[in-house]
Amino acid sequence: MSHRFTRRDFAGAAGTLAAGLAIPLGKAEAQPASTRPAALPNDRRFPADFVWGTATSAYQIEGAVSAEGRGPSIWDSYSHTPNKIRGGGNGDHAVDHFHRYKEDVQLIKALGAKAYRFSISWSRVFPTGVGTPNPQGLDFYNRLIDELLANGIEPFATLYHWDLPQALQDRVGGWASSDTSKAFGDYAAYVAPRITDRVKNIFTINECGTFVDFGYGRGPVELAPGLKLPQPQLNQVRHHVALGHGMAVQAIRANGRADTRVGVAENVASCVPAIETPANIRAAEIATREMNGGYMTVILEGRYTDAFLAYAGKNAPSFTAEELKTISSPVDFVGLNVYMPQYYVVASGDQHGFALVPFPTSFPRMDSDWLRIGPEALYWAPRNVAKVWSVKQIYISENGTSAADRPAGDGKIHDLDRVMYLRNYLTHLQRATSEGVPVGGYFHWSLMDNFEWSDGYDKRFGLYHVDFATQKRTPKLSAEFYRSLIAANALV
Ligand code: PNW
Repeated sequence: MSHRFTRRDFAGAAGTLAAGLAIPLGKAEAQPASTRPAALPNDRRFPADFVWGTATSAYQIEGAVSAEGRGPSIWDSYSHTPNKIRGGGNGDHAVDHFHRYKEDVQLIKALGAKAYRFSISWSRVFPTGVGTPNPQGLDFYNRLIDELLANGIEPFATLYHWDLPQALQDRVGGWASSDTSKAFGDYAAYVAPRITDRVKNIFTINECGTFVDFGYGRGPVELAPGLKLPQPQLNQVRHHVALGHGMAVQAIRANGRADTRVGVAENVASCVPAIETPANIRAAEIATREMNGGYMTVILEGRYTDAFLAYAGKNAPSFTAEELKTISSPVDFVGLNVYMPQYYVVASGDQHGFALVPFPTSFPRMDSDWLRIGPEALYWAPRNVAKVWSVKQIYISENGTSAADRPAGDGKIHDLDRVMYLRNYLTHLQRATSEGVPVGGYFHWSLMDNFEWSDGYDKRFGLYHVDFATQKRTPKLSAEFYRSLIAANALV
């Protein structure tokens, strides 16, 4: 999906860039002082009711893979396949959160965070994905939810963070079949009445775009189940995942408490105007709709765009009008996982109305190869989603970075690079909220270092350092930064 449009050659884009630069640079400085925005102390504040949180997912932290009747997921099989995981790690023990959840809730509390986003393991609840539920399956999450609430932390639950029950992969090919979409709806229907007395916000699926393209397609990294399906099947998988989301929304509405709020958590393709001219800003809005055609657009509009269908051609998914209606069941909020600018966009006179500027090889990155540094993505992603689809409530459901995080001689982890990343990204989030973009909260990925999928234990995303041999948690400098920021409810 990410490369549906041929990259325009840079010459075309350069014309626009040059035109932009023709604005006389001296002009801004020549403005009389009175026309400049006043430097109010509020300039750095976030809205009073802003929800600060952290995020994790089940397989990445829990361990205890055989406890209390849990069935295997595709991540158990995949991580135990030789040469799939850097360093040969797996989630058998992960960071032992299953047994240490009380200690971990105290870590969240120590940050002053008001919310915590975790995921529920489908195969703990339905060991084979369907059929008879495992009565003990939800007990762990009920204990966790109660512990969070007892500590004044609001639980936000995700129903699917990539750990599909292995039995569904074996029996029907996982998301290649709409049986999986239906099974996901049934799982949601079982969970909803059992948690929504206490959990008021539910994310259905985490990052459709990432696990489909990287798990069933040809992403730059590989995720479970590690398939490389041909394009028509890949598009069908995409459609079944979107359908699963819609079925879960309907199941939660039908079976959960009436005050339950439901949404997605999508790794939206963030489209940033290369230079903020009105024409490029408009182009970035058009690009937002087209470059998210497989999920966000169909979920929020109930249709695949003409460009999406034209590009897919004979590889387009087969679908019914009824399915599109299910997929676009109204959501209460949209969660955006934003790590980087996916595309820098300029205006174009062609039929698409936008062009993508190629990244130079020297574009800066954090400790993960894919993680490009572009703090302005945290302004443009929510701003464009709010504008294009008139979304009224947005959460940044993930943002954060990997860093090397080696304990120094004093035993401390001076992760200045993560602090730099966060300060810059959050500056742009503050710009968004101060302009009225309806972002209600922010969940830092992640609370603590954990099993980073194909990167195993090699890439650390936590605010807390975890010594994977002893399971000792140690706050990094970034935890202190985040604590200060939450306390001030402002950039620090
Ligand atoms: C997200 N990319 O994954 C996931 O939701 C988390 O589980 C994960 O640990 C976190 O971000 C950090 O990786 C992504 O290549 C994985 O663009 C890869 C990409 C984006 C997000």
